[in-house]
Amino acid sequence: MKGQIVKIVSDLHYVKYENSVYPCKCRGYMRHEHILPLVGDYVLFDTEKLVIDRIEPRKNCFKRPKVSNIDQAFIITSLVVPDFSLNLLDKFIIHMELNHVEPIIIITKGDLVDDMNKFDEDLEYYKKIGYKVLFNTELDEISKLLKDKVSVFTGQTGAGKSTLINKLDSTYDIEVGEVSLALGRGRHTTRETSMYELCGGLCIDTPGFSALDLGDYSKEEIRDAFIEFKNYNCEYRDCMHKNTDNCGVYEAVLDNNILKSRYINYLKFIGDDYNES
Ligand SMILES: Nc1nc2c(ncn2[C@@H]2O[C@H](COP(=O)(O)OP(=O)(O)OP(=O)(O)O)[C@@H](O)[C@H]2O)c(=O)[nH]1
Ligand SMILES: [Mg+2]
Ligand SMILES: [Zn+2]
Repeated sequence: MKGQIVKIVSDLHYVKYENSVYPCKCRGYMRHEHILPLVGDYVLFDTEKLVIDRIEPRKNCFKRPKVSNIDQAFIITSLVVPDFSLNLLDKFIIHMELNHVEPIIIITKGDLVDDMNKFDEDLEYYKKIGYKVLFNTELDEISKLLKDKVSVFTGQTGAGKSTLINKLDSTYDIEVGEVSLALGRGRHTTRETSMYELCGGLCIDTPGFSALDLGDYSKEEIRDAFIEFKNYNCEYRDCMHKNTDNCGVYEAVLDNNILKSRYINYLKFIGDDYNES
């Protein structure tokens, strides 16, 4: 049979086929060849022996979060506890861009913020360059985006990924971090990656993390994943947009047309520092 992995707990792979879920192990050759199934994988499996024979070719796959065959990624981004991090947000966006998965930014904990004005400029900028930015209170809008798609909820631990799934579908009661504990650092509530039927689509809840490594990507790839840079012309075709003459991107930073934090993050991600000159 051909089913889809909806959850993995150590060496048990829960494969959904029609309306049942089968806990399966992998064939020995897969373990020996280090072929690791991911949540989202389509697999050929035996419903009697409960063994996965092979993984069907993937549309895409990620090491972090550990998922495959994704249409879009919701980057769940908290404004406070954990603090708003443009660095992490840009990293998540670049990571998704480089895997050709649309990132959608979901802002949480707006209710805990006294002065929303200080976030407006940043959030508007991401909208201006073409990203969808929604608050976790906009349930109807989020629900429409989920329909008929395979989505992953990713983002920092404690940002509110599992809470949002529970809000979108009240039949779910996924464990969420306690408020008092969530204020502290390093508490990971969701430990397993699990797929849920949500708002007419499929949604994968993932364990949060607070760091993401872009080390697998080249500097050029990272540059090209900053989508707004291509709106500006440089004299040099392969310009890395450092403070060179006739670099349209650098000029746009100086003219405040490119958000400075985006540019600073770009330099950080390619291993450089920003020097004000
Ligand atoms: N005030 C407020 N609290 C929220 C909001 N969203 C989530 N929370 C709280 O934040 C805490 C963490 O939420 P979770 O849903 O467990 O966060 P998570 O992203 O799933 O975290 P991990 O599973 O550890 O990755 C919980 O106490 C939630 O009740 C929000 O918009 N406003
Ligand atoms: Mg969670
Ligand atoms: Zn340039």
